[in-house]
Amino acid sequence: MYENLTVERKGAVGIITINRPKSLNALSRATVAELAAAIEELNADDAIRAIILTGAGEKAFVAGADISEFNSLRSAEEAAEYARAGQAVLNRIERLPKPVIAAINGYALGGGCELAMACDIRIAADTARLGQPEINLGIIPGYGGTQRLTRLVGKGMAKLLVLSGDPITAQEAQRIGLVDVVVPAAELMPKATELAEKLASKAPVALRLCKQAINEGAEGSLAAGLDHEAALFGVVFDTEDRVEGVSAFLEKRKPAWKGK
Ligand code: CO8
Repeated sequence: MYENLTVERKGAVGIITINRPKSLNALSRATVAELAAAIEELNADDAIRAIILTGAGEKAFVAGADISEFNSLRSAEEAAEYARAGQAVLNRIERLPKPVIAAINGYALGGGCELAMACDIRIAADTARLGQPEINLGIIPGYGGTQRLTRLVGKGMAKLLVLSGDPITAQEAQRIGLVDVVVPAAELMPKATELAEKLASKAPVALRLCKQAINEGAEGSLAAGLDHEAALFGVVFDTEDRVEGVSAFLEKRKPAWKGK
């Protein structure tokens, strides 16, 4: 099956754990390919409604792309292709119909921070450290770090992190909006699982359209985003779950979602 990660299922929650602790879960090419396959596997599984992405061990979420592979890149074109291939997997996570939560259990550096930023919600252990240290290797972020970080924390803070290469604490990451929730390390997976289960209990079509509306709206003008939201509101209005959700409220009972 997979050599660089594990996939678990707990009820409606799928958990992908990047598992290369000797390299602090660095993303080798093979790991990125397996991550893409694992995401598709869970996305295709109708029983799974939310996904958690985390790293094995207590030290690292993902300490970056695998630096040991960098010198085997033979040309600028090959390097750009390497970046594009990783970006494609992160884009897929960002646009996946199901919500993906990053449970940041330790270092999330370079490609690791970029991977976390492609997820919908970031929960970090209070022991985690995040950053974009590529500058210290004489390179720049290549898996979306200059773009998603700017959108999350603004230009000035993105430049501070990317140009200095300095990592920040989970608490500082939360303060600037890079991380959404910080919990004591021992509570990370229980908290991430609790949140994933909550999302998994929502009407799936509405959940997917909320994610889509926020993602697409964040890319363009307010007017275009509002237009799109109204169109998606029309789509969700036509679902059986809309009838069920409203009826359940009025009848003071729990809704039973059909996912359509
Ligand atoms: N790649 C490969 N191996 C790694 C990586 C990595 N990113 N990070 C750590 N390791 C390995 C170490 O080499 C070491 O291996 P070994 O035991 O065989 O010597 C092992 O993991 C443990 O690491 P350390 O001994 O260094 O542990 P420390 O506790 O002393 O330090 C740090 C932990 C601070 C996390 C340190 O390991 C570190 O600085 N790691 C590198 C972090 C980094 O620079 N990440 C960014 C990489 S570049 C990137 O992600 C770009 C993504 C986009 C690429 C686009 C295509 C070109």
